[in-house]
Amino acid sequence: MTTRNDLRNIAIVAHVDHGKTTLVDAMLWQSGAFRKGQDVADRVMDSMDLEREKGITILAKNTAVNFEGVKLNIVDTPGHADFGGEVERGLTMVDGVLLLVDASEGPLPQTRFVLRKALEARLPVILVVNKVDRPDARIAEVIDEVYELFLDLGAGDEQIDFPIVYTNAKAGWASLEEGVEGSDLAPLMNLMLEKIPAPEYDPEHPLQAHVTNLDASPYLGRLALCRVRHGTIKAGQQVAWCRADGSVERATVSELYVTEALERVSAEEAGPGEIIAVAGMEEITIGETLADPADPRPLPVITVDEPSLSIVLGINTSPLAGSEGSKLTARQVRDRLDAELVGNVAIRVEDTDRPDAWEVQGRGELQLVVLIELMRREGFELTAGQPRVLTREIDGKKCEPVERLSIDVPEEHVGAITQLLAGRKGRLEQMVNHETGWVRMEYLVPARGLIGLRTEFLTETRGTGVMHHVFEGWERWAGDLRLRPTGSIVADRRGKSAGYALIGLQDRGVLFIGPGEEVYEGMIIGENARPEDMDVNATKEKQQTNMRAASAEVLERMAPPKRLSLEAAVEFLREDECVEVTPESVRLRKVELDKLKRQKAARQGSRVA
Ligand SMILES: Nc1nc2c(ncn2[C@@H]2O[C@H](COP(=O)(O)OP(=O)(O)OP(=O)(O)O)[C@@H](O)[C@H]2O)c(=O)[nH]1
Ligand SMILES: [Mg+2]
Repeated sequence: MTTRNDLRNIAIVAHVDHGKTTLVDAMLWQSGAFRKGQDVADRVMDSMDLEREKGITILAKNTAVNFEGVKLNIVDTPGHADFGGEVERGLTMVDGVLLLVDASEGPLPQTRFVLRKALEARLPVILVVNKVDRPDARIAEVIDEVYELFLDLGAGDEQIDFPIVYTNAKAGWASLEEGVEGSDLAPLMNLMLEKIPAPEYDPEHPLQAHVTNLDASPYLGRLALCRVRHGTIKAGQQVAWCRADGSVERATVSELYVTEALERVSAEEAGPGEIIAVAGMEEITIGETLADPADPRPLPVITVDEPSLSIVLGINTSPLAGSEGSKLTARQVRDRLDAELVGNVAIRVEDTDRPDAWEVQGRGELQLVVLIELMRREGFELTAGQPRVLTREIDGKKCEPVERLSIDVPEEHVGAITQLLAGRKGRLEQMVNHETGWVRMEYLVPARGLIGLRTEFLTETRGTGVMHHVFEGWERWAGDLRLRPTGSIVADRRGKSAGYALIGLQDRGVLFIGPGEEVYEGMIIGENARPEDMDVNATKEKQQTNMRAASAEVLERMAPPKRLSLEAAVEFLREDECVEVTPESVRLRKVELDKLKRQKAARQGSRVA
């Protein structure tokens, strides 16, 4: 084996918000990627609209910086648990990882997940303790917790022997000594050159380039992001395209790119260890191999963890369908889902018993909500059902996904949280009092029990609590759970909502709409404080002679409606409810709109039960 000492491939992994993208920013600035005074957005790698809005990374992306004549390809990965598939894929490109841990929060569930994946892939780790500037930093403790985590995950001796570096990513410095402020990132960069192995290859081995991610360009169509394992790939050359189904086709590399800072630049050729983008194969997918036509040897297909949650997505079937969006047909929805499947190995799509609805499976609510959000921005109208966990038969027993949930709350809320989780069949695994008035609790909870939990959790902790969860494993089905104690307020006819009617309803619960909005029979317009559903006429006007006085009076007495975001709406749903999503609106509704049919079904249901 020979090594390429002019190259390093590294992924940055961490729990959400621990500072990965900020650290990449600092590396880019210090490597001279931007001009002084140039107007560059913060967290420049978070380039998708939704990423900027939500302030999180959704897609793994790579960038390259030069340091002392060595090119470092850096893969920035998302820290949110729902996008774990992106991390797993990112790890197939690299030879080592920076494990970032927030100096105050310490390792959290997603730290565990990404570290487990890195250890499984036998990648060496550099521990980066970030945000050491935080006034509540507890560096020594956090490092102990990281050692414990390594032990817990069964790491080998050479893996546990990781180097540690202390950083303030925001200010752009790193230091090898705790408590000593640095002046730039050079200590970290040097550590990477020293500790992350240079790519290895066999000079005799025929070409192998592994497709680890996809991208699209408006001019070139699909781009395959590959890691070259052995050999050299040249622009314009013929390659053997080893496809996922086992077939081998001839194809031409029409364009070849390497990354420099944030740009893709054309290259004549790329050698072993390099991360490249290749155009010319419109149907190429993740896990396939570009190989030597004279001796094609496919690399193993990339696998990622199984999905654990699903949502049924279909065309918009509400009476208002077609009035706000431009993409309405089953064909369009199906094509869009197919397109998503190509680039997103963590998502699956199954047929349902209806021709215009599909079961979309993924890692979590947010991942699925992000897909729906992207689709609505592209002009789609959709119906989205209640998120459901996927079950599995293991040894003849029905099993369900269980999540590891970690919670930080002020002491006084511990009682309320204990109760909340008991109702959701959570099992307390560990409780640590940090002596700062805050307590950390770790639970194992059926994934079902987490649906809608966030809202209640924030209410119980008056918005102060923090919770995170990550997939842990499969366990026996835990039996029935009742999650939402409230019912729905449902409109019983079509029309425009009237202030007079809404005022009468305000005492019954919380309303989701204001006056003058389109409603229809079966649309959910609010949350009933009592457990049962309530059908109401939301369009009723007061008999009035003096209309102007009436409306002024009405407006004064109206509490503003509670507008649910797409995420909150999806969390709110009961089994017999769904969300109507259009580019302009998110409306909740009953699956069965007809009031009489619903009442009949409810009567039959209660007789059976
Ligand atoms: N005080 C302090 N804040 C930091 C530091 N590094 C990052 N932050 C802040 O932490 C927040 C999250 O930073 P990001 O870089 O988006 O974190 P991330 O790990 O990329 O997050 P995801 O990609 O969503 O998982 C931002 O508000 C940063 O400004 C640091 O060293 N010190
Ligand atoms: Mg990020």
